[in-house]
Amino acid sequence: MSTTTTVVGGLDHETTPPFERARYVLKKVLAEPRHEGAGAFVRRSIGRADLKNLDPFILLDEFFVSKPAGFPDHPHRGFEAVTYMLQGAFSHQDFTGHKGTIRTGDLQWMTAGRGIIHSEMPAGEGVNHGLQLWINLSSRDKTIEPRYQELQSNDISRIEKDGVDVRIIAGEAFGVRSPVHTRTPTMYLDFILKAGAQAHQRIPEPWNAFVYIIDGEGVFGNSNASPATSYNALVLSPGDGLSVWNRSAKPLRFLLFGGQPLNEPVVQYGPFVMNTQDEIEQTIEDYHQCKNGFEKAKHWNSQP
Ligand code: FJE
Ligand code: FE
Repeated sequence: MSTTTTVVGGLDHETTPPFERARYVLKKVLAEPRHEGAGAFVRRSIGRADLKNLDPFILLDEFFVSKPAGFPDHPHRGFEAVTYMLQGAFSHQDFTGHKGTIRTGDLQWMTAGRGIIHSEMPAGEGVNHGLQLWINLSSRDKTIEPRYQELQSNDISRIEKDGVDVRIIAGEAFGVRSPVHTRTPTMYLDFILKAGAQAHQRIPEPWNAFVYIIDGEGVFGNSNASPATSYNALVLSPGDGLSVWNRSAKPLRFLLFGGQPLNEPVVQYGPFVMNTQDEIEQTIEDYHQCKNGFEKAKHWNSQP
């Protein structure tokens, strides 16, 4: 199915959204701040008790981290962790020797596969702000070798049209496709709508989808809906696309996520996401005994 965005005029000549089955908001959840890692704080939307199993998504954290807080050495297995910086910088190091720093607008798409141990620490002064999304991997991809895809802000396609500015992190919009290879088919779009702008984004019909609002307020799904604001996650109904209206006087920034459901059992134990309890127990053993993908853990600690 093709995935295109059409941008239609201003408020005074609103047209009928170009969808046969427009998606609407099923559930709205405010992500309140909580502590995570070592002194960091996050607003967790997907992954909290009342918002689990939005297959294939496991977790979405909007993080706000100032030195010396951060996410020191910890493991992952069975999913992808995608970090997108909104402001500031984050440095990572892993047990294979992979190192780097991502800055405002940069993306790190980490496929943990069979195992990664890494540290993720803030590198800028003041508040380092961004998003981390965990996308589940299918049972056959849970044991692949770990892999990174890293894009600098300038490498991320950006389209501006009629008051709508979209950065295409994953998937396709305006006929432009992100270079990121998604093992679990995923759409990840960063929208900024100027005051008065509207956007209509096609989303593959069988996919699960949700919105997370970064800043401003917008009307999502149904033109008569009441506006939603910052730090809210909006779970979308089934349908073929989403319409959004910014009827406020300020810019609206939100992220739109869509993913093809895996329809597999999910058993999560913190940073490990597998299909069965047996696989989780095996993973804990592998981690503690440094085997089956965790071999390099034996002699590794991150550098200060
Ligand atoms: C983790 C606790 C954690 N959200 N957002 C337990 F803090 C983490 C973890 C993160 C994380 C890292 C960044 Cl850079 C941004 C995050 C949680 O590292 F994985 C578990 N299991
Ligand atoms: Fe991590």
